[in-house]
Amino acid sequence: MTSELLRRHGRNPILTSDDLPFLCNAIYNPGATKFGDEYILLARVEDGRRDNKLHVCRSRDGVDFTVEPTPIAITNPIDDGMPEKHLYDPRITLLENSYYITYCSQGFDETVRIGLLKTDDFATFERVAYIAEPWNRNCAIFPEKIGGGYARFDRPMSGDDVINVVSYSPDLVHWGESKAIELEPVTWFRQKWGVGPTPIKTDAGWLTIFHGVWLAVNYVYRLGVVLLDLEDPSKVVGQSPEFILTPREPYERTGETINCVFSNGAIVEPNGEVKVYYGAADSCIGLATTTIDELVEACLRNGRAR
Ligand code: BMA
Repeated sequence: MTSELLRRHGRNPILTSDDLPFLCNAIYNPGATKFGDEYILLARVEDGRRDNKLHVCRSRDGVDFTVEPTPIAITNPIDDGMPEKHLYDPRITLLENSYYITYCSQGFDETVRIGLLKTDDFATFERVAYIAEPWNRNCAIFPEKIGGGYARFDRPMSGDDVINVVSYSPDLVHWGESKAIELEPVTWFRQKWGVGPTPIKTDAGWLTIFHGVWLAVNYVYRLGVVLLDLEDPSKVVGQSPEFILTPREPYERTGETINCVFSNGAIVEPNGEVKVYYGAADSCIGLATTTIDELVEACLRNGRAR
C-alpha cells in the first residue's frame, strides 16, 4: 500500500485539550493563516459544558502553538432574535488587506447559519453580519473578487447535503446568483461533502481541499482535492478521485467522533509547501503537509472522476 498524498507531521497531534488551562472537552477544526511572522490558528474549543467557542493559537514555526486561554471577544453584536450559542469551524480569508472569518453559528435549537467576522490584528474581532439564513454551513470566501463580485463556496443544508454552490455578493453581506459546483460523485464521499480550507489560487485553477463523508456503521470523514475554474468556480477543471487523507492513526479513529479527519484551515508557504491543519476525531488537531504541485497534479492526473 502507498500512503495518501497528505503526510502527517511526526509530532501529531499538535494540539490537544491538555494544552488548555481549563476543563476542556476538545480542541479541533481550526481556521489557519499567516499574520506577519506568526502562524495563527483559530481553533474550535469545546469547554467543560461542551459549549463551542473560538480561541486564537499562535506559533513561530507552524507546529508549536500556544492557545489563548480566553475565547475571542466579538464587537458589534446583532440582536435578530436568533441568539448564538456555539461558534465553530472558522475559515479565514485574507481579502483586501483584512482578514474575514466565516464560521458556523449555531443557536440553542441546533439551527446553523453562517456568521462573518472581520479582524485586522487577531486581537479584536468585529461582527460584519450573518450571511446565510438557517440552514447553511461550511462556507469559505474566495480571497479575491471573481467577475466583479465577492465569491463564496458554501453548502445549504438540504438533509442530503450533496449540493454545494458558489454564490456572489456586491458587499460581502448580501449573497445570491448561486450555481451548483459540478463535482463528480465518488464512493468515498457518497453521503455528503463540503468545502475545506479557503480555496487557494494557482495558475491551474482554484485549488480546493474538501471533506467527504461515507456512511459505514458511522460516518467516515476523509479529505479530497479539486481544482475549480478561475473565472467560474462552479466548473471543475480537475478532480482527484482518490482521497488525500483518511483516518488511520489512533487519534483520528478514536474520540468524540470516530474515524474523522476534517479540515477548514491550510497555510501555503513561499516554497509551495501546504500545511493542512485538521481536526482529528472531533477531539484534537493534526498537521499534514504536501505541496501545491502535488495537489494540482493529483487533480489533473485523472481528469474528471467519471
Ligand atoms: C461536520 C461538522 C464538523 C465536524 C464533522 C464531524 O458535519 O459538524 O464540525 O467536525 O461533522 O463530526
